[in-house]
Amino acid sequence: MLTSNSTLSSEALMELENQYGAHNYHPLPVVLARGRGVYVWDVEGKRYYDFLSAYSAVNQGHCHPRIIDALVEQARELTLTSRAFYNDGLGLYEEYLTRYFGFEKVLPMNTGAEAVETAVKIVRKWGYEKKGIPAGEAKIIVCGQNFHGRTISIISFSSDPNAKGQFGPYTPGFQSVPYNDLAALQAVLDQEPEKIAGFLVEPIQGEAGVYVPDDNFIPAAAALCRERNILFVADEIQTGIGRTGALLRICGDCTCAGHCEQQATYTRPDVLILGKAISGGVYPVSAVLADNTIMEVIRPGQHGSTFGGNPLACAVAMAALEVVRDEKLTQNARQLGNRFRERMQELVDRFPQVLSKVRGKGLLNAVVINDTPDSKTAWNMCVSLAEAGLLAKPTHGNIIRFAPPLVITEDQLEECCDIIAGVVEQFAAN
Ligand code: IF1
Repeated sequence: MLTSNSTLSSEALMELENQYGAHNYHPLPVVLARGRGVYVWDVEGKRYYDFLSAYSAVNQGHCHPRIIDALVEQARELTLTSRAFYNDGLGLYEEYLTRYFGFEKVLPMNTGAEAVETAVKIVRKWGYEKKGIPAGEAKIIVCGQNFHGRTISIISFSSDPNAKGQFGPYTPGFQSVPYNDLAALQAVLDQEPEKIAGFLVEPIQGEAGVYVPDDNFIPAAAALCRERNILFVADEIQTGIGRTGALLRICGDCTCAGHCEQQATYTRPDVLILGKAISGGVYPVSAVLADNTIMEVIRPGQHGSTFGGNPLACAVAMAALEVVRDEKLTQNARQLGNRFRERMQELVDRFPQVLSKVRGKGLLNAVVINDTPDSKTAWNMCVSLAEAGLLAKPTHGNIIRFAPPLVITEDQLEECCDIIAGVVEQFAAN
């Protein structure tokens, strides 16, 4: 079977990237040419399980036929009008999305970082217009070890020297508190609550190595914000859309099929940021959701994007969200996530010299390798996993993130756990 558009080898294609592309990534030496569901194939035709899912963008599986059909059909009709005119997809999509997630309004953007920037702008403007913060003094509280994207303002509040270093001068107005530390958060919120517009947080920190906070952290943090008229802003770009076994991670352990507000565990953010899997990885689509009293601070000409809310994005995102609901991906992520951590915990118990910990929620999981962050062990394990037919990527040197598409079946998951077990045994023997 022809698996690639190209007649070049993996070696040759990697060399092209090396020669002509900026070296802003350090990829595993695998060149992918095709994807279907949980599988991807390299240019030589070797098949792999994808346990990265494009950083949780491909929750619905690669090239899901319903999403691709929506893309192709819409692409034949109309792709982009800009927001200078109305288009016949946007209103329907906005109604669909706001009902799906239970908010009054949405502001459509394209990438995750853009949506975070949008949220920051909305929160600041709300701070001035609604809360009465003196001009130019609005503060937003963020968390240590956060990852919210790559723009100048966002890296200005990063604690990762690699992400932030030598890109200054930085945007002021952000203050960081340790993640999962309610006392520290409360102390900062009480310093100058009248100048704090919002608190921006990931309900699970992905880049930090799938760091799951205590169960009460998110609801209690939201309550601290509410008591002080501070907007609670959830970045669910990575955790949202079923990934963690709930539609949104802020749904807690709610087991309903989609969005609901009946569950005691649901923490409703004032501002919700979505990206990645909202399009199933087919097209860049992101969104900021909020109610009218917040969203109304943005008036014509004050924010926008050439591509945001284009008809192609609207068609793709609606199809992608339908798939999540119809195929019960949230429930699948929950069940198979429990099984995955059970299998990984067995490995941790059997091979403590190789693995020190497994953590995560749903199908967003990480295994901590029993070696230092500057060791090559996790990278070498990922290379061995790739040889064995499973793709995953190390983070922070000694952590491997495991996040397959949510369409994975139980049999496939067991097979993948066997592959991981084989590689761990191999490393234990050496
Ligand atoms: C890269 C990690 C994942 C995100 C949250 C906003 C964004 C992201 C919570 C920005 C993006 C990415 C981008 C990717 C690496 C990656 C990542 F390793 F950094 F943590 F997913 F695991 N908020 N996450 O996780 O979204 O602008 O990229 O669309 O290559 O930088 P974006």
